[in-house]
Amino acid sequence: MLEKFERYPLTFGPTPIEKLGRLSAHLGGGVEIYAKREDCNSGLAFGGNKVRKLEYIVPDAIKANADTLVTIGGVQSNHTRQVAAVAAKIGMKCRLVQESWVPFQDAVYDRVGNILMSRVMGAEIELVDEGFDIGIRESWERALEDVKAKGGNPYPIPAGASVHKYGGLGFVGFAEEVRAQEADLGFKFDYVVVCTVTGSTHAGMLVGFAKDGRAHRVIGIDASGTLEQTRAQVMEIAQGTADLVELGRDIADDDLVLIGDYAYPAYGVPSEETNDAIRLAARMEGMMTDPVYEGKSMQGMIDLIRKGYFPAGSKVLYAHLGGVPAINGYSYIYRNG
Ligand code: 1AC
Repeated sequence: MLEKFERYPLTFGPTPIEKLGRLSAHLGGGVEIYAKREDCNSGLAFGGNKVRKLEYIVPDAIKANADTLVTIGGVQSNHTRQVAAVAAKIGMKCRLVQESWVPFQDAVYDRVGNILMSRVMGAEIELVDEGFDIGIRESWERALEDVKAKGGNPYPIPAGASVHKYGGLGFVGFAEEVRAQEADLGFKFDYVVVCTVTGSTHAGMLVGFAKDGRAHRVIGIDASGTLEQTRAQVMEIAQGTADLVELGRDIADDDLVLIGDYAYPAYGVPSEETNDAIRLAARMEGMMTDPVYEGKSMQGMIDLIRKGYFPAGSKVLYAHLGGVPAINGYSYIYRNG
């Protein structure tokens, strides 16, 4: 589906699929859980899902003769860290706007994890005291103008690389990769569980899995807490991506499964149940998840398994998108494990 698009390689290649046998058994053994490890996809500052997306965006930035990648996220944004790493790798400058998206205080929140790495990689960072919003932000538009005013040639990458015209392509590739891995494994996954916030990871998967009739088997766990806005953004990106790759059919409302039950109490703030899920995955599998993204999708998957949402015998693929560095900003919560 992606042959006609230029790709700038930034990842190691297909990401591993790992069986989570102990977690599956702990949850009763009725469902087999596997994880696709996007958190291990690249040597660029711990990698993650945005690196996969950026492979299809970087060629456009190079063609535009850009000298500065300009993007936006929260203070502990994984996306901004991955853009900073990619900018370093391709020899461009990086300008990051980091807004106060998360109503959470920790003494080191703006010093550790993702933002620490972005600073070390040389990104210019502006902290802006504005709350959470997955849409286009004035602060980001001002940063683009500022780069221009100083004689630079900025390349705009919106939050999560999501509403970028090529933002959905990387995760169309994810679906194609899963299909190839399924052929080797000798079975097909019945469900894919993914954390959804700005939308293009989920949207790309929808389009990629629509090709073999499995769009509705992608189960999005909303972590934004702004469910309707996220739903609308996923649909818009999926429809645009479907046109781009010439899927040959529209993405319909009932292709999109997005569950809003696990985003509480707020974006970026873990509930007790999120923390329990993080600890369980860590203690059963040595697999780290984070309080913002993967902890919430892990919580959702565990709860859905316990409630019998997946029929017995289902094989469930949990997409680990690589949000773990943010956990450093939550040091007080995990001070005793
Ligand atoms: C919200 C885009 C998002 C990040 O890490 O900044 N996933």
